Amino acid sequence: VRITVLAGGVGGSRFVRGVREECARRWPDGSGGTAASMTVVVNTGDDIWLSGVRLMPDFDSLLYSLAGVNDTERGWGRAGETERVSAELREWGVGWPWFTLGDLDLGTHLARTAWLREGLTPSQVGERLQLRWPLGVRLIPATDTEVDTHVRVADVEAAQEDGRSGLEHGAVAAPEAPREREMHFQEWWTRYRAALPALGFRQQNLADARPAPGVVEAIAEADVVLVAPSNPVVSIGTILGVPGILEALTAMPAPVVGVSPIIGGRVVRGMADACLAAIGVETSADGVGRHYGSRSQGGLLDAWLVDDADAAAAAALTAEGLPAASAPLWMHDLDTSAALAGAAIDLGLGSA
Ligand code: GDP
Ligand code: FO1
Ligand code: CA
Repeated sequence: VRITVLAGGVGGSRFVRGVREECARRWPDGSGGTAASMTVVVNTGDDIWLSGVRLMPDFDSLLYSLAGVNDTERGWGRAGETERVSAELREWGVGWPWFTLGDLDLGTHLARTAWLREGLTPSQVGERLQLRWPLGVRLIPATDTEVDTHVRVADVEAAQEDGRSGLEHGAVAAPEAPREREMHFQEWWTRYRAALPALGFRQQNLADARPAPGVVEAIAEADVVLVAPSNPVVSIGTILGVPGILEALTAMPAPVVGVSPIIGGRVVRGMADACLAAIGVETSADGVGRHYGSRSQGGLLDAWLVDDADAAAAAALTAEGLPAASAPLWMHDLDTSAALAGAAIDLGLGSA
C-alpha cells in the first residue's frame, strides 16, 4: 500500500505519527515497521532565513516528531532544549528578540545551511537530515523554491500618521485606501500571535515554483492521498498553490481523503482561525470542507472526515455532493492518532 500525506507542522506531525502506527498494525513488515510505503509532502511556506540560517519549521516538526526527539509541550523544536546561543544572538542584536532558536535546533539549521551553501537543494538536504533517524516515512518538501509566506496587514500607524498630518494642515484627511504593509508569516504568527487582522497571504515566488523531485510521483502512484488536519490556508494552501501539485492530485486515479482541522467550530490547537477569517472561510468543519471542495465538482476531495460533534455537517456536505463521514478527530495520543488515520484510510480504500 502506498500512502501520500499532505501536511503542515503540529497537526501534520500528530497525524503522520498516527498513519505510521496504523500502517504498522495493518501491514506489519515482521520487524516492528510496516510494509506500506508512506510519503509526506511537507509545507514550506513557513520557511525563513533568520540569523544567517535557513529554518524549515514544518519539516523540522515532522522530522523531530517522527524521530521522537521533539518537544511535545511546545509543539515545535527539540526535547531537552537549551537556549544559550539564542541569548548571545539577542545580546548581539541579531535575529528577532521574540523568536528563539534553541541550541540543538540551531545544529539542524547550521547543517542545513551548510549543505545548501554546498549546492544541495532543500529536498536533497531533507534526505540527508532523514538519514540520522530511521523515520519509516519519507518526508519531501513540497517545493525546492523558496515560497516563504508573507502576510498583508493594515498599517495602523501609517494611517494614524496620515490623520495627524491632515489635521496639521487644517485639511480633512482624504478617504484614501488604508495603507498596508507586509511581513513574514513568522513575524505575524510569533510576534503578533496572529492577532493583527490579516488582509491576505502571499507566498513569494509561488508562480515560478515547481514541485520538488518525487512529489508528483508520490501523488500519481499513491493508493490514497490523505490531507492532514493542518492549517488549510498557510499549510495545505501553500502546498496546493505550488503549480503542478493540484494538477497531479486532480489527474491521479486514487482517492483524496481530507481530515478536518476544525472540531465543533474551533481550531483545536493554534491560531488557524485567524488565517481562515482572512480568506473569508468560516471556522467550521463544513466551511473548510466546502473550501477544499468535492473532486466530483472540480475540487480537491473524494471524501471528508469530520469529528462526531460535526456529524450534522457531514450529512449536509454529503447531500451537497462531498461524501463526508464522522469519527473522533482529537489526537490526544498515539492511539487516538492511529484510530483517526485508520478512519481516513478506510474512507479512501474502503473498509472491509
Ligand atoms: P502548524 O504548521 O504547526 O500550524 O500545524 P498544521 O498546519 O499541521 O496544523 C495546525 C492545525 O492542526 C491547527 O490549527 C488545528 O486546527 C489542527 N489540529 C491540531 N491538533 C489537532 C487534533 O488533535 N485534531 C484535529 N482534527 N486537528 C488538529
Ligand atoms: N514559535 C514561537 O511561537 N516562538 C518561537 O520563538 C519559535 C521559534 C521556532 C524556531 C524554529 C522552528 O522550527 C519553529 C519555531 N516556532 C516558534 C514555531 C513556528 O513559528 C510556528 O509555530 C510554525 O511555523 C507554524 O507552523
Ligand atoms: Ca506550519
